[in-house]
Amino acid sequence: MTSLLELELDFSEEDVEFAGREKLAGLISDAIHRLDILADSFHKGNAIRNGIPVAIAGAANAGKSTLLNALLKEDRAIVSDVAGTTRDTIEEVVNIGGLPFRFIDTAGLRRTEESVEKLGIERSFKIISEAEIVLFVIDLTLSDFDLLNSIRDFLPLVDLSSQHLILVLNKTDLLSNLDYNKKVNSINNYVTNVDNKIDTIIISAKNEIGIEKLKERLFSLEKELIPTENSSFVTNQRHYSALRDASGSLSAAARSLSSEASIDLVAEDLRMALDSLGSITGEVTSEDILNHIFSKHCIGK
Ligand SMILES: Nc1nc2c(ncn2[C@@H]2O[C@H](COP(=O)(O)OP(=O)(O)O)[C@@H](O)[C@H]2O)c(=O)[nH]1
Ligand SMILES: [Mg+2]
Repeated sequence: MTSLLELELDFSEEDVEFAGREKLAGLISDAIHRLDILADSFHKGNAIRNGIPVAIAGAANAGKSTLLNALLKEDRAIVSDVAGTTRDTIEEVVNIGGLPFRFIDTAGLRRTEESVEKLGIERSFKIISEAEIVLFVIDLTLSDFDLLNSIRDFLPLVDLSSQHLILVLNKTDLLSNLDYNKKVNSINNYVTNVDNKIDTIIISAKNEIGIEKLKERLFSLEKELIPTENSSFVTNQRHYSALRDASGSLSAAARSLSSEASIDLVAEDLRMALDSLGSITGEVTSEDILNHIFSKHCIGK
């Protein structure tokens, strides 16, 4: 948390000569930026602690459980020829390049009226929406028409602005090269038209072909999570909330500043920000800091 103390010092150090509102505004916006980076690190820290959530989605029989097994290289998930047999979600953490990925096998996304299976499908939607990466497993032996339809139906479940989507084109071992190249091309054409952020990969889960390549893709999507020497992660929920609060108070202070509100209002917001930060570091009381700033530097006076 040294960076937080530095931040507090930004508002207290001797060298902070508040010539006027502009300088203070600059300091505040810099502080907001730094707080937001720290707050972001909470999500990263969470991902590293709990495993980066990867949903394995797709129609019943697409090969989701087989894929999970291939990723695990051991027979943990239940593989079955009967459509709709994976009713409970199964999750396993796999270490890829030093990063933990938490793969969650979901129930198939069939439209169904059977209540037990329906529950599983609702749970699947939730898992998909909470995942960082979504693998949509597709059985390439389906007709072109069914393939494109199932992709089109699935796309609304994923938020491409915040999630990664990889279409996992499975069962290539059952098709001739010619046949699957044609299908892969039409899928690629379709998805690049929709959104070029959508990735596709060709595998045979059963024969464990393409699994290493898939692991490499997953790693490269998350490689910035590998901790470096000077990366600090916020790991505590209370600290995270305090950072969000501090950032919110600083934003309010910035708004007050730019709207020419009285300096007392700005001071009040700064005080709240410092209180939030103080609840983390516990080292500097806001009174000390603010008295210092406002007496010595006579902000706005
Ligand atoms: N030939 C072939 N069969 C596969 C492949 N992947 C899965 N299967 C078979 O497809 C069936 C359904 O697989 P499963 O993993 O249970 O599908 P899920 O319902 O999506 O979990 C099983 O008989 C698997 O052996 C593959 O790459 N090639
Ligand atoms: Mg299954």
